[in-house]
Amino acid sequence: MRSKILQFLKNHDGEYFSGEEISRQLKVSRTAVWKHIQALKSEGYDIESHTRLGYRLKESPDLLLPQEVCPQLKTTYFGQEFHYYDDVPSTNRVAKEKAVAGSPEGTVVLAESQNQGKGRLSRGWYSPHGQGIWLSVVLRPPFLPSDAPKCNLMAAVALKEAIYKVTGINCGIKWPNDLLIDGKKIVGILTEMNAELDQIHFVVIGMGLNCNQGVDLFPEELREIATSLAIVKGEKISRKKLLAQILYELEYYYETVKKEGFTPILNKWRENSITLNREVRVIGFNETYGAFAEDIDEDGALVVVKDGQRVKVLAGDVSIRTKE
Ligand code: BT5
Repeated sequence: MRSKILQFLKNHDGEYFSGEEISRQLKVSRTAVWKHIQALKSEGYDIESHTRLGYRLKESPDLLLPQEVCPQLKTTYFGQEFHYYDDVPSTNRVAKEKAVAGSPEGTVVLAESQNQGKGRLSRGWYSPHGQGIWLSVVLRPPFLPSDAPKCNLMAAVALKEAIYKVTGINCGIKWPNDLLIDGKKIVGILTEMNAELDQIHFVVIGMGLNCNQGVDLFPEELREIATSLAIVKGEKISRKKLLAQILYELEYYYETVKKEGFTPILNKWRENSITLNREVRVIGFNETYGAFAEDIDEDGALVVVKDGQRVKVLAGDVSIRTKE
């Protein structure tokens, strides 16, 4: 009923309606109307109450509330189960709990902020309130565990596409899991898996996307290496629209993988890569060396040429710094 009342107020853009009128049209008691309006106000909806005229919606909050996002979704099953939080330690952690408890493929976990956002290799992910899209999606893929790292590449391609369609901004993909603009990171992706040797139970793809932060909202140590869509575009962007597009692209590319395998993804990835065909520094656990980034192979591993020899660099055990 709450979302019906909200939709009613939205449909009558800024017009006043008395509690009596709303209760009559939606066939609900006046007390219930009052209670739901109070609840909407506490969620951040700017609803004006006038003793004589009644209620009108002045503004919806800039939050990714399910009642704001779900009506905009163009997906078949991504986002059907949608868990929204104001603040969590990490959406990946919550998504893994949901998956263990049986949540279906396409389940979305989203938070306005994370207080222990995770990067790879126990690094942190800075996730300030209401400024980005901090999102995890549960998949139950039919392919082998060895294919799971390629979900990173799939997510990178889907996010790149969604950002371009909604904002016109062209990001480059840095191997394996970053989207960059002018050398600064705008998206990070963390894929985690729960599997047996020959069967995946589930994969959680975690995506962090900087949307509306100004430079001053980044901590000092990230200012040189990170940016947001708003900084690049010079204006705030609609997180709701972008989130809906991200889920659409992710579902589209995931379905493509299920039907055709990863080849179309790897090709798209190559087209948008800023790592390939250049000199890079491979920074491993035990050694750091310069090499030429030649290609990615069918497993998504980076193939570099080092002292005339081809070397495979696997996801997770190195990071790549493009040489200046
Ligand atoms: C990543 O790790 O880039 C993966 C980040 C995944 C974050 C999402 S948010 C939703 C979901 N829930 C989670 O808990 N995580 C996922 P990595 O390649 O290790 O990069 C981490 C490094 O990026 C840090 O050490 C910082 O240098 C930098 N960094 C941290 N926060 C950033 C931000 N908001 N924007 C750009 N760079 C950032």
